[in-house]
Amino acid sequence: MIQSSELILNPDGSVYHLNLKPENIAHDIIFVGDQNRVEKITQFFDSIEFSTQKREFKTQTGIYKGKRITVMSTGIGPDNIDIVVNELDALVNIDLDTRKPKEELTSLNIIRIGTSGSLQKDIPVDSFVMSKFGLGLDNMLRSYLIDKITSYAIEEAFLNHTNWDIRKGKPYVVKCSEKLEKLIESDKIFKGITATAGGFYGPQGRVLRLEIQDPELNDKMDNFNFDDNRITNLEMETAAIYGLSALLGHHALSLNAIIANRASGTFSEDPYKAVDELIAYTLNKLVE
Ligand code: R1P
Repeated sequence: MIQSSELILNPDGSVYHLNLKPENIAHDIIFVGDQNRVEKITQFFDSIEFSTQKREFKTQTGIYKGKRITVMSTGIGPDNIDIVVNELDALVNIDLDTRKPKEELTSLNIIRIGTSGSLQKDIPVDSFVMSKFGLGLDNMLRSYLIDKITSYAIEEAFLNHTNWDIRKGKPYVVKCSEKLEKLIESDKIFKGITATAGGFYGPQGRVLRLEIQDPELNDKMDNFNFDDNRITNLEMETAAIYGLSALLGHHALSLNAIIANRASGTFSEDPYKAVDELIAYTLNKLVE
């Protein structure tokens, strides 16, 4: 039995941070970072059966063209992904009354619709990127036993290529769900490795007033290549989503609208439009 200090429930029986009960979520779940993006998606739904919000975690469940879908905001960063994916898994795979893991496990389909900066000159602002792999530069996932789900060869190649300072922790690489990759891919979307940083400024090579440990890191990532996979973009959630989903038996895919190009120093003139287009593209693919 899992103690109440370990799996915390609210007085109404919902999970602690997400404020959700098992009946409130669909098996197809869209993650967004920004809570204001939730309704940008659910505005297209035929009906909405459930809405809630606690802190940055806003959730709506409804029907889009006959398919039941949950949309939820994760806020910013891998630390939030630890909360969101563990609590979602508890909703489907732990009996909240007996506080015991269920014998028959459920696999959720999780798709992130995010925003991101491109590291490659030829992946322009307003384009879309699908993350074939997540490369975690954050250390969140290393609290778990991850050797069975990570790609050791890519990790080692990345360490050598960047001359990575191991005092920052060891990067990890996890692959996307092939099932969701096949469902969503098209020649409109760039594919590659998405690097996930544990912060926005120094951890992504941005210098305002502080010197950073490796000013060349973005350039080194830009020319890293493993078996024709290059590092396409940099954001803050993908690798953590892929890692926890793989460990818990869920399918995950991350899609990002490119709103900045770090290689050319440009920013989208209309980032909301790029996100709206990625939302429309993804919703259509989910019901095709
Ligand atoms: C930083 O501004 C945030 O934007 C990106 C990063 O991953 C980080 O969460 O994604 P979202 O727009 O999906 O939040």
